[in-house]
Amino acid sequence: MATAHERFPRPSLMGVVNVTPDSFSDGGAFLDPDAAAGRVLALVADGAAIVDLGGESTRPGSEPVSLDEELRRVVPVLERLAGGAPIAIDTCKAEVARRALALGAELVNDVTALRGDPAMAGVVAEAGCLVCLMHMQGTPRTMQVAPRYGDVVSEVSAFLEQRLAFCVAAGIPEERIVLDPGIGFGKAHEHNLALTRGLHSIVALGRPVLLGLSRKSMVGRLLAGPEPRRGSDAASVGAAVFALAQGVTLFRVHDVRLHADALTVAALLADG
Ligand code: HH2
Repeated sequence: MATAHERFPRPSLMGVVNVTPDSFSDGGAFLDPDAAAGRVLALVADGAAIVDLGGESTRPGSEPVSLDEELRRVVPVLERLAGGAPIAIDTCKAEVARRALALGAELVNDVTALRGDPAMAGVVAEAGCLVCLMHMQGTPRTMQVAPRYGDVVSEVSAFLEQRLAFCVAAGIPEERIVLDPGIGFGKAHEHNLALTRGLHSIVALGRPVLLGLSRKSMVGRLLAGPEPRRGSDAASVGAAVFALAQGVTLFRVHDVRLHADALTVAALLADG
């Protein structure tokens, strides 16, 4: 089994497919399992190293979905793909992760950093899969009500370091772990900006860093364009190139091809 560093050379891309009626970027578009599986394969063809498949929206204000409903959304997609595409399962539920891993998923992307379900660490340790630990203050339902920090960069770094130690103690090898500061998860605009500018501090923890900025309001608000709630793809690419220069490895993005070209060129220029 490859380590996270080996599996994701810098820069690598994580495409996004949400099998939900209410996701921020593509809610409702991929509820049909054939459409969702087709989208996964298209993103891989565009250059995604892995595709994040999610059956529960984490947008601000969203309500949790039941285990049965989440399984009903993602299992048919995984069955259609039959292990033929690299999949990250975006879930906080151990049973969803367990089923997805059995159906070929290779990474568990848990926005609670394994705090949401006490059985999750055991599932990940047993499977020997890759895992992404993301920082979030609060829960998706309430996280944007009044996010509060003293020093957001050091608090997020300390949290990720703690969760890394928790995982290692639970039998998950450090080499399999990816860290994510969780842009937009319990953070006001100024917190998102400070974290993006301070990404090198998260990179300094020594694990590959995953970043989800694509189409998020932080990017839209910087431009203050006609749709400030949602960043354009061009604006997202600009932010991603900035993040690459700070050492980010893996980019969770909606338009994979656009990011692949931009980040490949930026990385080649930097390395040369
Ligand atoms: N962002 C979203 C969902 N999952 N996982 C990680 N590790 N990092 C992120 O930044 C992240 C994530 C939100 O984006 P989107 O898929 O557009 O919307 P939704 O939450 O509605 O699924």
